[in-house]
Parts: sequence; C-alpha cells; structure tokens
Amino acid sequence: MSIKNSELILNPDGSVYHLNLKPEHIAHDIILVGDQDRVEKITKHFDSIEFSTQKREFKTQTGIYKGKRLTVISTGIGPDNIDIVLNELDALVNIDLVTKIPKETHTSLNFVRVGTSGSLQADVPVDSLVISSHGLDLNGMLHSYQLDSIGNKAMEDAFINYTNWSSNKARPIVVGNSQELEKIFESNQTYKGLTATAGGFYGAQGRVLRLALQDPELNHKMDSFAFEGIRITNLEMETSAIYGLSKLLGHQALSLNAIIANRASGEFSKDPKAVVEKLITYTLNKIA
Ligand code: R1P
Repeated sequence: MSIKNSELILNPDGSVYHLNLKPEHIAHDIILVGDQDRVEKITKHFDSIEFSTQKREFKTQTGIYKGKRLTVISTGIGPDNIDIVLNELDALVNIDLVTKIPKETHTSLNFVRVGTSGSLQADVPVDSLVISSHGLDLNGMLHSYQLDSIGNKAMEDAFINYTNWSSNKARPIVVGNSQELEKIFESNQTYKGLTATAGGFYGAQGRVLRLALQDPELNHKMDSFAFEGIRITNLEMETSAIYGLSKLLGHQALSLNAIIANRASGEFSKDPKAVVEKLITYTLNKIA
C-alpha cells in the first residue's frame, strides 16, 4: 500500500524532506558524524566529491575515497535527529519514492559513526578511540517502535536493578553492534565497551550547573556497572539510536568515538581536534 504524502514527505524536487537527498545521491557505505563541520574534515581526504548538499544540520557529501564510494552525513546532536536521518536514508533505498510503496527487495546500508564522547572510566583516557560493542539507550526514542526483535533483557534488567533506575524514565534498552563491521574496525588501538546514549547533554549526562539531578549518583553507578565482563566505557547522544534503528530497519552499524573528556577524572583533551583527526584517519584506513 502506498504511504500517505503526510507520512513520507518529499520536497518538490522529489528529495526526502529533511535530508534533501534522492536515491542516486548516497553510497551504501555511510559515515555519520554529529557536527556538520566534521563532514569536510573527512571528505577533504577524498579523491573526488560528486555531490554536496545541506539542509539545517544535515550536511551530506558523496565521493570516492581510494576507489570506494562513500557518503558522509552530519546528524546534528541527539537521538531525535537520528530518527530522522536513519528513516530518511532507509526510505531512499527501501521505498520507491515515486509510488511510495516499500520495495520487495531489501537493501542493507553500512553505517559507521565517527563521533566524540566522554569516557566514564579512568582507564579509558582522553584522546583514545572507543568502539561501541552495544548502545545502552537511556533516552527512550526507540520505544516508539516495536522492539520485540532487539534488546538484551538480561543486561537491561541487571542495569535497572543496579542503578535503581527511576520508573518515571524510559526503560533502558541494550542494542548490539554489527559484528561484521566490528571485525573490520577493531584493533589494538581501540577500547571497546557499552556506550550509554543520553537524550540531553547536561542533566541527562549527570552535569550540574544550576539544576539538581534526579539521581546524582547515576554516573558513578554507570561507571561501576558490569555485565558478563562488559563495562560502560562512555557516554554520548547518538549510538543506541543508530544501533536500534539499524537493527529494526535491517542495516549494519558500528559506532566509533574519539574520547575528548574523561568524566571520571574531570579531564578534557588538550587538543580535541587532533583526536578527532586521528579517528578520521583510522576510520578511512579501515574503510578502504
Ligand atoms: C554534544 O556536544 C555532541 O557531541 C557528541 C555527542 O554525542 C553530541 O552529539 O557527539 P558528536 O561530536 O558526534 O556530535
């Protein structure tokens, strides 16, 4: 059945509503970054760029890097934007945009996040690189969808009990990465663990400026939580949403983060640009 115009909104030129993209504009291998200024920090390494566009915080460039066609897209900040970006990218490959009917043959995309994040562990230092074995969803965006096929109930229940998680907040969801992509990107230069994904930067990540927190001990409970040897390494705002929607929509996803702050020691990187550049170079070498 055809999807209504109010549900799958297209621009007058036929591109998807927020991303301003048509199917021919994207590669099957897609790098997701938060900051729109990070897009060109990646594509400056490309041999050629065939397409560029930007609407709001969503900047896209597609080109060739060492013979491989890649797309780089900025998602802006937060899981709400990931809902837009992943649904619209999926629509580009899995829905016929003329008839607005889902295609019979499914196309799977590869998503690699090149992000920045704060470490929760004293021994995962600033300027290091972290691969997310799982996203630990603390923001609840994914609860709008039927989640029966994803999640890890045992780990979620252990986390809820350990932290005495407030029933006023959304139930945490644990979603695994793409093992296929992890094999390609993991090395002795990367740390690995659970990445907690918050729906805000201050209170939602335990930062106090002028407002008291619902649970001032939450970050400490998170840094001391472990389940079957897996710890929470870091905290940011996109990974669980990318992992959850990728699993639900049938895509492969891996999240890599440059650690620019250490919440355990209170340190901030002296040169955050350098560690982001290190992660970009690392990702491009592995992708090619
Ligand atoms: C907060 O400053 C932003 O930085 C981190 C967080 O996840 C959030 O998006 O990632 P990016 O640098 O990839 O945006």
